[in-house]
Amino acid sequence: IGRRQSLIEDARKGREAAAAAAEAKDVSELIVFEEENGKALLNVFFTLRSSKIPALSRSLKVFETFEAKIHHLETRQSGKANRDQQEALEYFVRCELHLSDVGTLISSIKRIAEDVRTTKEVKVHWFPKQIAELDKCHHLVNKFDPDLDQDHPGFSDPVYRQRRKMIGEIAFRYRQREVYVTLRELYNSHACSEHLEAFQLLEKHCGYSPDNIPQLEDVSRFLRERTGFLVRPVAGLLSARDFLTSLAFRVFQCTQYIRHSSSPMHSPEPDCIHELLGHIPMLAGRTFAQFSQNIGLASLGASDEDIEKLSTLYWFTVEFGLCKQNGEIKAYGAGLLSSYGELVHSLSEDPERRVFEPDAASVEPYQDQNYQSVYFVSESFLDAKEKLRAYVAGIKRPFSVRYDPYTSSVEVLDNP
Ligand code: HBI
Ligand code: NLE
Ligand code: FE
Repeated sequence: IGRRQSLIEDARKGREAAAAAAEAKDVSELIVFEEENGKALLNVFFTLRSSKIPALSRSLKVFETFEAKIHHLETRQSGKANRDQQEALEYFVRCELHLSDVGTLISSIKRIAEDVRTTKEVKVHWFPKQIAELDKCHHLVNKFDPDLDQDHPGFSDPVYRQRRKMIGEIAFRYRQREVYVTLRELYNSHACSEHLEAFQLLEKHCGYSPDNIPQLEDVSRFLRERTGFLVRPVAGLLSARDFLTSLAFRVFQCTQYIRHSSSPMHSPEPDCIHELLGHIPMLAGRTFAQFSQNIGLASLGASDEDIEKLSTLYWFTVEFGLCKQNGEIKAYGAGLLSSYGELVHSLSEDPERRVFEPDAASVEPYQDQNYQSVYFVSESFLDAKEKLRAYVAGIKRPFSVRYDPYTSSVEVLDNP
């Protein structure tokens, strides 16, 4: 009897231990970040000791008591027999309730039911994990708004209200890193290798990052070491002649302002995003820098018609050029590399792509308001440079020019 007793005792202890273990890992947690605060999504599985109806209604009463919102209620075969030697039904309830009620609800159910298993997804309020995600935290409290609050000292001052509105809109539209982060991701698949390579260096040495707009001085120092190009600030669009002239001296004119936040994916005019993300990395490459300077040198003293053609060539190469690399077409034009809208468009099915020929490209009509409908594809930068050289040789000028890199000056040579 003693032995039997101890066996029963052992069995009881075993059951208790198993129950305790089950209790301990009762609720496997799955944290789900949600807008709604402090709620859990709970899945409860249980069988009932008795197949009589009150057991089910009693257990559902528990959910009601805790104001759990039942999303799903299901009855299914459990494969186990209950006390009446009938097959027990398993119940599955999926509900939403307050996080702090989860424990009590489960223990209440356990008093009525058997085989209680639960899994829960904890819904906690979403919060940013990176500084960029602060852009998602823009829920305003509508308090002290001079437009809505009659007691606000500025309520009856329309000028003040207008100004407040304007300032508010600037803050509301502020999305710090959208353009940088989107473009950088696209570069991997869309940008030419020269751009990718230089961009890495700029991030490493020149303060390029999603949170920082580098100083022109730093950028200029970087380029000088790479290709001798310098950058200088410019207030806006220059005449084509003046703009090309500075290229002859390896000087690049950079705008300082930034595009309007309502159109991050494309700006019709150059802005600091265009200069810094589009032009600067390209100007860090030897062949491309030489190509750019050569357009500049060809423009010196050229006729208005030739300036127009050179400026169009510049447009379809330096601004919107595509090139072949390892059997793929990539973007090298700065106007593409600074506009994530057009970068995608330029390599899509939509536009026409033609082989780069300066004679044709220099007279191709273009517009500067929207995405281009035609792009020219170069075999390589060396090939483009060679084709440009041949084209420039055909431009009539009563003199020729030579750049002296030691003195950064242009020598004018009378043609024999
Ligand atoms: N001016 N600041 C500035 N930036 C440009 O890119 C620019 C310009 N003036 C003219 C111009 N581009 C185009 O005409 C080129 O095709 C030369
Ligand atoms: N469309 C370009 C951009 O959005 O960055 C600018 C082009 C300037 C010629
Ligand atoms: Fe440009």
